Amino acid sequence: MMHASGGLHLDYVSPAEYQTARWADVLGVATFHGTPAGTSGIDCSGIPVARISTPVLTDEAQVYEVWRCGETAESGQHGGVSYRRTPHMLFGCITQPEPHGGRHPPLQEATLAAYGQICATLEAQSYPHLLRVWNYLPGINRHSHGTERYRQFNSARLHVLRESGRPVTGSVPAASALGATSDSPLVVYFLAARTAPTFVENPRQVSAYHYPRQYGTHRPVFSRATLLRQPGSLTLFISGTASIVGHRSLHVGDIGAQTLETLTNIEALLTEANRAAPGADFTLRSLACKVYVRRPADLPIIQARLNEALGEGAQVIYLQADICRQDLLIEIEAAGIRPLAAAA
Ligand code: 3EB
Repeated sequence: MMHASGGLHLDYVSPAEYQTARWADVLGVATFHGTPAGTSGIDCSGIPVARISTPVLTDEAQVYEVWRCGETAESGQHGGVSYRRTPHMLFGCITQPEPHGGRHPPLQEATLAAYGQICATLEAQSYPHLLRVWNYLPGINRHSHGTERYRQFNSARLHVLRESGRPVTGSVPAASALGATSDSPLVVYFLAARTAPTFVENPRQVSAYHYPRQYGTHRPVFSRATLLRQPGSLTLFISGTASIVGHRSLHVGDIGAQTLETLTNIEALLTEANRAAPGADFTLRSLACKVYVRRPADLPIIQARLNEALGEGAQVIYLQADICRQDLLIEIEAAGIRPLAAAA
């Protein structure tokens, strides 16, 4: 369990643990399971649930990611977005099937629709600041209409954010973009706030919104991390992080080396976050991590490296997912929540 009084809480739990706990202050849930139809048994009673179709690689067939807020929350719906909000923040999710017969490729149309409704929700509910966005695209590396589907997604994301008057460099949310099973719709979930977070970049990496054009003419719109200050706590959202230095993928074909390079990138982000928030003392061992693995057979090597770096007791879940570049075998996202002394 990861929490600090008066702020966000994050837990990764089994379905049974979720059902028995019946927390009073759940803001939103993401469930991870190998099929889109999984989790039909969840008692959501108005709580938004993002159903993500990515196989779970460890003991439980299904994992629940539970975001709690330490205060009373209220549920609502805006178009296709299910949300739950407190006076300070909002969790939302949208499931968008790919329409056929539009002007653009189906995934691009779905992304335009999903981001259009997300921006409309934030505008209507007055939570202008996106903190963190999770994107799950079926067939992320597949090509259609002459281009890779991840690039179609990037083009639509950039277009909607720009048209909505939002920044597309600098003050942009932390994010992850992973493959989901091919029978899944596009699913996006997010956290937004009324106050702006601090935006953190990795000095070892070119900012994703400044990637050279070889990775696509429409750049990925995300920050390497964001840092949210709330009374009594600090939350660090680390974006999906991979074995990229500068803008290049390193250690192609070598899962052990990709895992270690990814950890080095996360440590660089922790250093930047601790510089931005003196006293927070974020450490690798205090993070909750979601590890995306392209090839399930790589799991033993990955687990050996991560157990060493994070400690056996760390909050870590392993999911099978394709990564947005064909040459990347692993991506790790993380969240850290630290108590904040009043003076800090
Ligand atoms: C990378 O560093 C790996 O498009 O939202 C990581 C996190 C990646 C988020 C996104 C993509 C995204 O470029 C890929």
